[in-house]
Amino acid sequence: MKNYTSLADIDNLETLIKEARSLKSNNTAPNLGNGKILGMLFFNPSLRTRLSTEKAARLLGMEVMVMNADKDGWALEFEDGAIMDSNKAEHIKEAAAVLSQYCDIIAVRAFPELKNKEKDESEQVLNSFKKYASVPVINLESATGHPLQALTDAITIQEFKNAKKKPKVVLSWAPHPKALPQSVPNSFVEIMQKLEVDLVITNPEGYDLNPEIRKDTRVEHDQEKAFEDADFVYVKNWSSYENYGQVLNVEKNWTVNKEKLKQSNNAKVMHCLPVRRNVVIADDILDSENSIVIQQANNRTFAAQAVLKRILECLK
Ligand code: AN0
Ligand code: CP
Repeated sequence: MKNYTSLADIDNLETLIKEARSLKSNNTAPNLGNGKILGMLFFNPSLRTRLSTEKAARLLGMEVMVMNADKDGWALEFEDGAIMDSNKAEHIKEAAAVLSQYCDIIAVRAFPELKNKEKDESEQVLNSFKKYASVPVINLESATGHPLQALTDAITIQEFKNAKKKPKVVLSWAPHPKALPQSVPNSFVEIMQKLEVDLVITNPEGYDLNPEIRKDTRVEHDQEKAFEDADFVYVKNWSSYENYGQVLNVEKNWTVNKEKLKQSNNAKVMHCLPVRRNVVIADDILDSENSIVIQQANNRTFAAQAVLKRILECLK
C-alpha cells in the first residue's frame, strides 16, 4: 500500500480485516518499523485517532512525532501561486517537503469547513500533502472520509456478527447541536457496500448523504421501521449534504434509546466516539450490553496497525 487516504487504497478488504484481527491476537511484526518515523499532524482535536495510531506505530517498532498543526504550526497556504502577504506564513510546498525529510510516513487530520461543498470535496489539504510530500500519506479524517474509522467498523462487525447470518446493519442519523462532517458516515457506507451485509441508512428528510456515495443503498426515513430486525445499529450525526453544512430543524426525536431497539434483533449499537450522551445515544444503551462502542474504539489500534504494516512493507 502506497498511501491510505481513502478506502480505494485497499486492494483486498477481506485480507486486510484478517490481518488486523490476526495482529490483535498476536503482534507478529514488532520490529518492522524499527528506525522509521510516523509524523502526525492534527488540524482538529482527537483522542482516539491520535492515541490509537501512535500505539499502532509503537507496536510495529516505529517512533512517533505529533503536532497540533492548527495551534503550534505556521498557518499554511494551500493555493498555488498565492501572494502570501496576509496571515499565512508558510506554503504547503515547503511544509510537506520539509516534513518528508523528517518522517517516513505522514498522517493528517483536516476536517471540512462545511461552507463550500466543492471546496470540501476537492480535499485540498489532504491532496496537497499527497502532492507535495515524497513519503506515504495517511488520512486521519479528512473533509469527506475517515477510512481508518471505517476499517475499524468493518473489523468490529466481523468480530461481533453471527457467523451463520448475513447481518442487517443500520446507519442511523442522530441529533447533535453542532454541524459535523459527513466523513464518518460516508466511509462507513462505502466500506459496508463492500461487505456481505444488508445495509440500510435512516435519516430525516434533508439529511440524505451524497448520492454518489449512497448509490443504491436503501434509505428509510422512518427510524423505528429501519431498526426492525437490525443486528447492528451504527449511530452518527452529520450535517445536511443537500443544504450543505447546515443543521436543519427536525421535529421528531431521533436520539437512539433502548425503547427504539425493541423491534431489532437485540442490536449491537456502535458509534465512532466522541458521543454526546442523551443527545445522540441515551444512557440506557451506552450503559448496557447492547453497546459495543468501547470494543469498537479498541479496534482502532489494530486497523491502524494493519494499514501501517502494509505501508511499511512497501517502504522496504
Ligand atoms: C467528528 C465528526 O463527526 O467527524 C469526529 C468523529 C470521529 N466529531 C465531532 O466533531 C464531535
Ligand atoms: N473516532 C475518532 O476518530 O475519534 P477522535 O476524534 O477522538 O480521534
